[in-house]
Amino acid sequence: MTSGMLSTTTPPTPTADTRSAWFRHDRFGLFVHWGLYAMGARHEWLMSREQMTAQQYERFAARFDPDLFDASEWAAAAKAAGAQYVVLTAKHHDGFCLWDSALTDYTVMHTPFGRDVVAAFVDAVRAAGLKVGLYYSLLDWHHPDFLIDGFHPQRDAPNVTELNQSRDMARYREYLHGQVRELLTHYGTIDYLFFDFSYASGHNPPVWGGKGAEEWGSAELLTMVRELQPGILVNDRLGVPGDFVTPEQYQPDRPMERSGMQVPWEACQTLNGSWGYDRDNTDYKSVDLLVRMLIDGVAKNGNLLLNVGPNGRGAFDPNAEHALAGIGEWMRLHARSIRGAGASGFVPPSDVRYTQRGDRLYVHVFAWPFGSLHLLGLADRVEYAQLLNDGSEVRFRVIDPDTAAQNLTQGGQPAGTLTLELPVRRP
Ligand code: JFZ
Repeated sequence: MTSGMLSTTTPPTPTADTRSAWFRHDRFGLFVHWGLYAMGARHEWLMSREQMTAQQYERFAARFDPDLFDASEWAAAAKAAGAQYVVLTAKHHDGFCLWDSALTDYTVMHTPFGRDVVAAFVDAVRAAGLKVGLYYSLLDWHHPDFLIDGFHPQRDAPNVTELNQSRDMARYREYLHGQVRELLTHYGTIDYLFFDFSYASGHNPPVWGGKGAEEWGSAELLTMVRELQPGILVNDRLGVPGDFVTPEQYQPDRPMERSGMQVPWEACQTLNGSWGYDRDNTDYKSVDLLVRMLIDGVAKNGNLLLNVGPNGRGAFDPNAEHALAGIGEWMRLHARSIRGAGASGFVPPSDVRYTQRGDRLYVHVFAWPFGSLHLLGLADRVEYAQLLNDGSEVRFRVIDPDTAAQNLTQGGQPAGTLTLELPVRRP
């Protein structure tokens, strides 16, 4: 990677919003999917996939006792990876609560473990100097008032109509709002909230009994959230616009927009295709690919929220540890091309991403060429170039405009091209 001195500045940020300034600056966060499904160890949707009743699934709660859980180790791992914020699933679709909720007994407090995980998490992440995020599932497959729908474990029950007659979404909505109030009242400042998710009519593919803003009472909920935590950032899965958009397991090909305006966005990505701990899945993304995903997002003014699913004892899988440590090693040398950086107005050659921070342009070379790299439109714009990893000078020359014009007609490089003379071996 090289950096040059440019006579231009970074293009305008997506929004002038000061609330999201830290988020757009930090660029990289760690997502933690942890709950009873970690004990099933075969994907966080197992309750739905295997159509388990609440009673069947409760066997995990009865045995939840993660002896290796240490939130300060999680925070340290996030920090060492170069992440600046951490987001924990306070409640996932299975409805199990990782905090001491007064509104249900289906919490960590009523397991052999008996400790408030959210409290430990918030304290540890805060103490590590990182921003604190919580994930809250709008779906709840355990709550007796949540109307059975096409995602619900009981979706194929022969008496589903009858079962739904005793269920009342208005009561569930009150529970949902009450729980969010707890989370935003009892744990100090919460910087970030990830609601998941809406699938009302219009959802693709369609899901019967789908739910969205109306069922969640999203407008009211959002008003309460902002009252309780004025600085908080909220994602876009409530069915009403939020502070940032969340493409899932997909990298957009340009800065994202809503109504013609650039918006802060964050891609969430798994290490191995599963969010929850998945014991038999060892198909992990390489460190190289993960680093590219991070760079790719920043090059388009976006963030990366990279997920880890701790196991039933509260520990990270060795494969996950390896991935996070590898990203951390890269970040130790290259963080300045990520933090405080964003899209550049210059257009990179193929297999290259540009990130820009102020007048510094960072040239991320995904496919290392033999010897030289031609950068269009950068002639006259660069004073000095160096490898970022070791500070070594990279020599360059400007292709003579006349020659270039001549070359152009012969299929050569257009005028204004700068040629970086790269080391043969990729650093
Ligand atoms: C959801 C969850 O179902 C999943 O278990 C995980 O927590 C993930 C981060 O979020 O999955 C979704 C939610 C929304 C979309 C896709 C997957 N969506 O809007 O495309």
